[in-house]
Amino acid sequence: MTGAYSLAGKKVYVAGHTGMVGGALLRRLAGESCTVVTATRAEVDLRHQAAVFDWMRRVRPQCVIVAAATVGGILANSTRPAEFLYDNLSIGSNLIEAARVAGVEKLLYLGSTCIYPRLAPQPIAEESLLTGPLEPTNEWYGIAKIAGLKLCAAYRRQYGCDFIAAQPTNLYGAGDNFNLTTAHVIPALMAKIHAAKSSNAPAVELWGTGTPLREFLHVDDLADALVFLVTRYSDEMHINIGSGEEISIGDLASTLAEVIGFGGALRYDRGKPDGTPRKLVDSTRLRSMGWRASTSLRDGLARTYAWYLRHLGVDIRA
Ligand code: GFB
Repeated sequence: MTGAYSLAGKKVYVAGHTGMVGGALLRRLAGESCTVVTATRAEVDLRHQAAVFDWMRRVRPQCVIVAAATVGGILANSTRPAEFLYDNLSIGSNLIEAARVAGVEKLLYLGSTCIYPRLAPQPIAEESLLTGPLEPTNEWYGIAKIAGLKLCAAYRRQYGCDFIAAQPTNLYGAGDNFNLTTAHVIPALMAKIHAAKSSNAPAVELWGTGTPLREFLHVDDLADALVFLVTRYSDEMHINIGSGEEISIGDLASTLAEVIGFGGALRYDRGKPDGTPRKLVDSTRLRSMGWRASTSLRDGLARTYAWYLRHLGVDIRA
């Protein structure tokens, strides 16, 4: 179901504005005639219910976008299960209930493709949710995200709240996390390949077998899709956001080596996990509404590398 919602003159709270998605949302929302409000973790720790309720009651945003989450790549997900589950359950439930109490008109919650079964039929339709077991390396994060999107659906049913949920595919872009122990694959390989090139190292080590397939979406395309959904979508069904561009991890590494200008070898550490074999979302619903991604993977990687070079050595989250 579509539902027109105008951002004009509205106060929009972007939760998680220091993250990659939140940063892209601030850039995208600068082009809308709304006022964006944010809060640092020191002002409001989103895991603390009283702090969230108090802030929401005082600031009274009309629209809330939940881009805040404890996130990380395959290693962080599999080694810090308690944080990924507890933090994300708390962030989602605190913000959603506080938004209801404060009378928020529109809320958008961000899920993740790890909500879907490990062996879901590809491309993964929204209806695949809860039809099979999750991928073990990220089931903790997946369960918290499923709870968040079910909260949106439940609040719509019981209270009539206009809360919606979006499922982005794997993301990358400016503002990503390049810390090798917590990063997703694109920033991790970018940092490793850049370091290898700079030190004339003969090879770069990748995790797993290089055979898993992933779909990647540039974060600026995601931010555009989120604004599109906030202003046009109103339904209980969560909605996939993908680029449709799928690549193996091995081919991704080769493309990155070309973009960065690294001529050395790519080696595989098979002791590290592969994760889900394939993760391509079916974005038919969103496309049929008239939205599609505009950044090709190669262009997006080149732009992200240019950003990385500009920020190298600088703590962008400070
Ligand atoms: O991006 P990534 O960490 O997470 O890993 P997932 C994707 C693939 O890249 C896996 C391989 O097959 C990794 O083994 N890979 C190769 C590497 N080299 C590296 C490396 O140096 N670093 C990393 N990180 N990977 C995530 C979930 O799953 O998907 C999150 O863990 C989130 O919760 C995200 O949902 C969207 O794509 O496997």
